[in-house]
Amino acid sequence: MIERIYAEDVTAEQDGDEISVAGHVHDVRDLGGLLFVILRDGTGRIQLVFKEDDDADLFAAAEDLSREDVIHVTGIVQAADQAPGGAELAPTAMDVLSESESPLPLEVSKDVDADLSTRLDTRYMDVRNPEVRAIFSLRSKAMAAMRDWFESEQFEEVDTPLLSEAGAEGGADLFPVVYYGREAFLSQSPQLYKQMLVAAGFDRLYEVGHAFRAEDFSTSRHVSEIAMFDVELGFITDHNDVMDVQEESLRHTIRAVVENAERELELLGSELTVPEEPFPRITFDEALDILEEEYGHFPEDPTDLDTKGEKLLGEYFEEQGHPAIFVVGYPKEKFYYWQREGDDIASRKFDLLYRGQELSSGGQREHDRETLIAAMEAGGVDPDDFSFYLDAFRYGVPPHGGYGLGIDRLIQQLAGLDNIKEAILFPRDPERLSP
Ligand code: ATP
Ligand code: AMO
Repeated sequence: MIERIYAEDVTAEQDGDEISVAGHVHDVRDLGGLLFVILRDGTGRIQLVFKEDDDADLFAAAEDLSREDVIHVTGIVQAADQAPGGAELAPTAMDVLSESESPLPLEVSKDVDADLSTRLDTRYMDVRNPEVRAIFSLRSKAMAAMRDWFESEQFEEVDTPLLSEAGAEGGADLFPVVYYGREAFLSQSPQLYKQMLVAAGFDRLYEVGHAFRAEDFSTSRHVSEIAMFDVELGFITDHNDVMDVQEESLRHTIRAVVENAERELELLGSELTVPEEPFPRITFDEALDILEEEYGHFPEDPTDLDTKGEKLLGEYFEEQGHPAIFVVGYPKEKFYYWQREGDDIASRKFDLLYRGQELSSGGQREHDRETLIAAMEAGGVDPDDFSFYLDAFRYGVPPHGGYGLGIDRLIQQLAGLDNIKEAILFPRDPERLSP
């Protein structure tokens, strides 16, 4: 590896030390005999000060630099109050590793107001912008924290296939693919596999994967390819056990981001607080009552919350200090959710709303094969298409439940982004299949 330290690790305390840094040339300012080069890496920027009097050859090489050239520089750290970060570098050697063409296809500056579509077209330039790069540093830190929580709680990571004969979620939003001359589909969710794995003896599992939804949308919170954090638990008492896991893991993740991604949150201007209080768990009917009584709002589909309803509920609870709530007991749910008579809620399905947006769905599953078949038939799903799944319920399945969390939506919320696509390096939507 090329020897280097990151810009964020250069401090005034290293005054007089020789160090090496590497990255892109962010800016060059020539003051005649004195040249300031701002070098940018994945963590920040450092100022390099070239003086003609110190080394004329090195100075001449620096004068030839263009924005976005890639350089490796060795030099002496100098504490400097006026320099960003309190330290700058007096270079003693420089390698130009790669030269950039100009003009640039996109300026690397937060002051440039390019629209999102243009930015996504040249994502390799856009992500050089420190404010954009911060989103993905935050994402990496959040996902590391999430995995840590599950590993420390004895969950095991699994992998399930993305190509299948049948969709998990039903409906028309499947992407068909040609599979050796047969029709197959991209996975909408690992749902059926998670449940089969509980039948197989995995009590506590998680999967970090992708799911594909051929929804025809144009919202700021939907994409066609989703990163999903899926969880499934065996031997639960009821859906509350699943909500406990969702709540604790999310709290841990937000706490880790607040503690370890301070620089990123500041760059993004995102103010995050750790939701220490228990997340309120309200029933679907209570949610409708709040919407009606407080806002006179009636969702168009009385069996689901609409975007506006979710937002209003978010505001209502955020004002009371609760950024995250569970809404439990949605009527008319998918066949795999527990929806037996005798409960005082229509189903044991919940959504987690965070800052007024759905982040995850989950619940207790139906594990009785006959009830499951009846629910499929009632929902217009042909059980014969799902024999690979239903067979797993013949030979003993513990009571179980789980959830799927949309990772992209989580990052959108943590980073305070207007559009979910900003949280994804190479997003997919009905218009975008490249880059
Ligand atoms: P999922 O589909 O996984 O449940 P979701 O956030 O899309 O996630 P839904 O229950 O489908 O959740 O939808 C919640 C609300 O989001 C809907 O009531 C609707 O207002 C809005 N919504 C969902 N899909 C679309 C869409 N394709 N276009 C516009 N709004 C949508
Ligand atoms: P659901 O379909 O609600 O549930 O999806 C779970 C979560 O995934 C995210 N999500 C999306 N994000 C962006 N764009 C989309 N088009 C999109 N669709 C879904 C949301 C949503 O809450 N099998 C169940 C989960 C379970 O019960 O375990 C499922 O997939 O954040």
